[in-house]
Amino acid sequence: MVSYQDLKQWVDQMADLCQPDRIYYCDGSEEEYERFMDEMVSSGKAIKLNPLKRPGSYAFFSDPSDVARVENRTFIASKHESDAGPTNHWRDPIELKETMTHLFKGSMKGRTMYVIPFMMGPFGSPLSKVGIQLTDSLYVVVNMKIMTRMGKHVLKELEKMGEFVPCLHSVGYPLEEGQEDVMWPSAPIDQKYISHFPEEKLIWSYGSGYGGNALLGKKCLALRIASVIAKEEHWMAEHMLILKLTNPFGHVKYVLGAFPSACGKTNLSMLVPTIPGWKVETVGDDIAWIWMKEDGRLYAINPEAGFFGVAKGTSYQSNPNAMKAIEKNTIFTNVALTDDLDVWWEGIDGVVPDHLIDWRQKDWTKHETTPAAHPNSRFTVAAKQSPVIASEFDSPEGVLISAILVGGRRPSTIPLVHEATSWNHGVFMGSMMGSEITAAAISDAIGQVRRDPFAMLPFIGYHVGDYLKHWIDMGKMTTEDKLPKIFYVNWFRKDENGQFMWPGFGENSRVLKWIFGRCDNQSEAKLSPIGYMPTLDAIDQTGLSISRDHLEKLTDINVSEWLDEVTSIREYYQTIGEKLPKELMDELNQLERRLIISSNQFSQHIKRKKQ
Ligand code: O2Y
Ligand code: MN
Repeated sequence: MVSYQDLKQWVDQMADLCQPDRIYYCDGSEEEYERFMDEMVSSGKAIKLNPLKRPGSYAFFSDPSDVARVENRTFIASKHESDAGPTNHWRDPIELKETMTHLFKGSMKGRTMYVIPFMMGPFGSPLSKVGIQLTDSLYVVVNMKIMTRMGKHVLKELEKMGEFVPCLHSVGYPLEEGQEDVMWPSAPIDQKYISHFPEEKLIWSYGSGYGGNALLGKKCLALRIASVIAKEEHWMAEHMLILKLTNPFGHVKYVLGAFPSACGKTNLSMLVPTIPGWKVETVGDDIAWIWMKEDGRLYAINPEAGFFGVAKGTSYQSNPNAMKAIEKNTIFTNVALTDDLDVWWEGIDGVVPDHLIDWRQKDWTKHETTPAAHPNSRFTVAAKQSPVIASEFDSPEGVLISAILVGGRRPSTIPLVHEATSWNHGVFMGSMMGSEITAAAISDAIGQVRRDPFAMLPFIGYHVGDYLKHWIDMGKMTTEDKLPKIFYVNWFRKDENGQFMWPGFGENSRVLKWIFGRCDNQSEAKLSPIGYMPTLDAIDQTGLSISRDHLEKLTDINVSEWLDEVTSIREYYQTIGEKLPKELMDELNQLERRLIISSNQFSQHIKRKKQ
């Protein structure tokens, strides 16, 4: 962190290093945003979309080598390697600074250094944090304007708050005198560094202009650095959606959901329930900051102000609320363009156009085998444009959390939903969640589960064992009855023909209804070796297209598959090492014991039947 008094000195120091032609302090106004967009349209870096089709919206195309977060170039630089743990790429902070100082030297020549004051979290919230990002990318500036609360008013707040997280960013493409710029400047992959210095609460990012690598308020500050601050200050920074669920009687509960990247967090947070009278509204679609108030209960805020959602697959069918949100004032990155200058991607509604300009800016016809939009194409839109943004979105007090969902893509073993019997059991579920690898470069990895504890694998700024211990410790700060209930959901179970068994999307509201009821001890459940399971009739099946038999299979527990799961979790726990909390090993051993007992009971039952 850097103190407010040292802001100017820090900016000057970084400018001395990066040598920009000029420094510009962003005021965050609409007028400034428009001016920057006009500038980028004039210089050929952005395309203004057809105002009759997509008013106030723009398209950008990245360099084909700079299209997503680069996990293998993302570093945690702590003094001791053991503080970064086995899941992070560790670097010695002194050595990394030396390497990066060399790269940053003169990296902004021929460019402007923009100073972006931004706030993560609603103004006045006890958790909210100020960051200042220095960047030579106007694309980053306009995205930060949407994704954060950004502008000169933040400086006033900073004066009161005292300190900020310094974030230095350069695309790593200096311009020599007279040198023409390219559409999307960036550096080669081996020169990209997305670096975090958790002891200093400092972020340095070099060489990429894309998404999570470059919009430093998001994954870098709100997750990796915030996770470290949160542990120190006894709160939690999590990769979770926050949704508001209202039942037909107008009763409200708030639910968190931890799902790995690309598992449908945005869709779930904006879901349109298929069961009458229920309503879902969005507080957040990606990140939650959670703290315990004096009442011993957990509350959450969304630190972000916008959605940086995956475009591909988004349609009025899959996510009508997202589609409505992006009807105007939206930035699109790496989507395809129609001949009348609107956007298009695989999975969007309507017929496939005969001709498009694809994300590589090449002519594309519908006979082409390559996708027109990049699979990681994105929309950036203000949260307030969503028709289902919850009124509490801007509330500094946060929302009271009743339930936490965890889950990933598991074609087998994990049932549609099961509930933890205690906080520690829930932490166990979160620790072992993950997705099955479906397409891997190393073919023998296919079918294995990539464990992704609480969907935080790429985002924990410290040792994963300490992170899980922090979850256990948060539970110890209060009593079990005040903590949210934890549920493991799996929308992705497949049948023997490889078909998804659960329709998903709006139908997930049936599971949310059961969860809502569990929080009030209203929904029926039976205790199983893996936790509480819904009785079949406890899931609302009115109007559901799948049969009862099918639903039974979705909630089936195969003990032998679960015993294999135990073995796999045991192997995974070994990789965490001695920092794995004892409580989680106990949970694993107890699960194994319950499964063995139930399988013995089962075989005795079969024996008795045969006699
Ligand atoms: O590829 C990127 O840089 C975007 S990553 C991202 C964006 C929005 C929400 N979540 C994620 C993620 O990787 O979890
Ligand atoms: Mn995410």
